[in-house]
Amino acid sequence: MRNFTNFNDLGSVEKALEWAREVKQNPFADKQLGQDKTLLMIFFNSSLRTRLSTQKAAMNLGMNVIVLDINQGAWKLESERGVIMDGDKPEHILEAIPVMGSYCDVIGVRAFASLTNKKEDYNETILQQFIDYSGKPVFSMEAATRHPLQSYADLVTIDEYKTKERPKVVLTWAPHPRALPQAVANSFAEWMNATDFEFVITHPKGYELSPEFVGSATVEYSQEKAFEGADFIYAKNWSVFNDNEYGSVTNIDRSWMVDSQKMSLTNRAKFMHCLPVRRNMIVSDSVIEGEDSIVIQQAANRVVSAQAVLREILKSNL
Ligand code: SN0
Repeated sequence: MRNFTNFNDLGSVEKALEWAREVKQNPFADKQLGQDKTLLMIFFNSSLRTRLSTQKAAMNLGMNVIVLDINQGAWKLESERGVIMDGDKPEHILEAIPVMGSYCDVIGVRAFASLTNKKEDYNETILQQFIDYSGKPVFSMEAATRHPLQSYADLVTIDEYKTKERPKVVLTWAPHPRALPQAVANSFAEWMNATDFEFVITHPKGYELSPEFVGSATVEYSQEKAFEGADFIYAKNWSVFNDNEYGSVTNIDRSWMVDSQKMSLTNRAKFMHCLPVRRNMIVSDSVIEGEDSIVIQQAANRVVSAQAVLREILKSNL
């Protein structure tokens, strides 16, 4: 594996779970692998879990880690070619990327969707520039269309908590005051479609995800119907994907919040969310604090997914 940006780079659910088990059973087994190797993490957006869990994973593998928050102290980067740089962006990404590449062995990139230019977002313009110009293996720490380290941790978490071979997993849209990317939902759908779980997506009309990610999932517009018999409820907000209203918030219908009454329709489902989560918008206090909430365990598995991915990148590239 050279780069890790989506499920296909890994290619197999069985392999993903096997690697995760290995890493979890013996986190320090590969401490020599990363010796004298440097991970550079580049953040164009905020982070808590990704930053800490990826650094921890790299340290478990014996790597050195450098973190750069582009918005805190770095030069503002121009990313278009051909522009006269007489504005507020002193450095071009086409110089910045190879320079960054020269200081490290592996690069992690967080670059959320702009939500203003759908074509650039869905072409993964920023992430692709890192792949093309850094000269180093690159992995996504949430890019415009996907959050694969999160989805990998989600898969591991569901595997650990499932009580039947083919659980019913429901991805539900929930209301949010701001416009958020579709990345977490897209990516979760991509990984769930790779399993043989029963997978249902529920959202208000107008919030359809890209067909490329919906894949073979069942789309159910009645949230209550979708919840019936569910074993896992995965809540997430996303903004509109369709061309005309791309990136906008057309609905903050609070009746879509996940509460105890809705959870009572399920097969005592586990509650999941990638975090950060806005309480009493997305989910009620009682559900997120309840016995069936596994959001903390889910976040803890972020170390496992990051370590499995980094280990594989180190093994196959260095
Ligand atoms: C990001 C998203 O893609 O939805 C990251 C999730 C891991 N979430 C946010 O930006 C939440 C910000 C907010 O205002 O609640």
